[in-house]
Amino acid sequence: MKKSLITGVTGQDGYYLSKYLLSKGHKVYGVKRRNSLINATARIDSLLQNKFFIILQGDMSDPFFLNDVICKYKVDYIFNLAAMSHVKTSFDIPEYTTDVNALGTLRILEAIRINNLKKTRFYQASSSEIFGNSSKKFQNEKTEIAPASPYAASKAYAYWITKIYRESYGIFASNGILFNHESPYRGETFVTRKIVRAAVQIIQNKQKNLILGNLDAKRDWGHADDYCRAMHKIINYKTPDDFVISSGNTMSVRQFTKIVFQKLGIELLFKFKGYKEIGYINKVKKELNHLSKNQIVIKVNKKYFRPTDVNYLKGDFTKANKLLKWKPTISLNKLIDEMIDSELNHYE
Ligand code: NAP
Ligand code: G4F
Repeated sequence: MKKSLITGVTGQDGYYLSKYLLSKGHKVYGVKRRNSLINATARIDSLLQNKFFIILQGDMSDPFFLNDVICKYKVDYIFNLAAMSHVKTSFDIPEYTTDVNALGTLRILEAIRINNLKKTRFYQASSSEIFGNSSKKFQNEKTEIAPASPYAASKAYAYWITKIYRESYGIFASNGILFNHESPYRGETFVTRKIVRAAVQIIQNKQKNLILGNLDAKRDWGHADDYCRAMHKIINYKTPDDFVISSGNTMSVRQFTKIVFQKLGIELLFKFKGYKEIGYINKVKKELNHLSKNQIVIKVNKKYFRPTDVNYLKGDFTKANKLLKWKPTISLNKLIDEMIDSELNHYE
């Protein structure tokens, strides 16, 4: 039986990856940090009955804990998904972000090295944010690394240290450079989930409007389920390497918002620019009689802007397709439908 250790097991990807590995017959050790609320495991509660799913309490900031579990369980695979993963928050807590995301990765690699674990394979959750504001139409494994936030800088360090330990010590250590991936399990403060959640509340007359930041930013959004399958392929590839995982499409936050509202029966129009921009109702289906033409439902507030933002991301996953035979299977359209359905069911 293969043994896997997942840090960040309570997160969005932690859920999808655990489910996938358990379905493949792995024994999964998941690292969960201490939380004052009992519902911190909400995403993975459905998996906790599985006797091959074992939760360990620990923290990325503690090298003794990391060394201890890595030495004790001598797993076949380590998936390092734990991170302070919110880009805007990283401007508020840059040192903590660096400690968890950058030094946390180093601590795991050092534990593998010190314990001389020749058979342990390591996967690092790298991010398209490391490309910053690239001038390339598509970003791939050869694109310059130019981080534009404390989060991206911490992920760039983790990317490089993973490569360095691979090249210096022969550790099987790979980076999955993943572009944005979403699902009904996405954290509520990331923009896709925030939009879907608010749109559903607006049609249910529980919220008046949705306040956003940079509507011009473009992202390459895919489904987390597809991307967690890619993690498994990357760690199982014959040699350690770095791979871009993306959908190959891009869309602005404004366009994403329009689609979500359209699917719920509201046609939106936008006017004015910058902080003054608003989104208002042009047409609304008659069942939604608490809403009317010209009503403002989208506002912009500067508190949701970052000191620097990444304005455009569009990934080229040719290498993953060629070497790993990976490609996305769930379209953005289906992803949005799934997110909307889940939100509607949740509120019912
Ligand atoms: P997420 O939902 O924010 O999950 C992050 C996980 O890390 C959570 O389990 C969180 O625990 C845990 N964590 C945070 N600080 C920790 C600490 N000090 N010690 C131990 N665990 C800690 O993120 P995600 O979307 O699943 O992303 C997974 C990984 O991929 C992250 O490293 C992220 O940076 C990276 N990534 C994500 C995307 C994306 O679009 N989703 C794209 C590229 C890369 P709590 O549940 O207690 O908060
Ligand atoms: O959903 P976001 O917060 O995701 P972001 O910053 O792209 O980061 C996510 O994807 C990265 C991969 O590229 C991961 F590494 C990272 O861990 C995380 O999962 O924001 C997307 C875009 C940004 O340009 C942001 O400025 O949406 C813009 N935006 C506009 N209004 C907003 C909002 N973002 C958030 N979170 N909230 C808003 O109200």
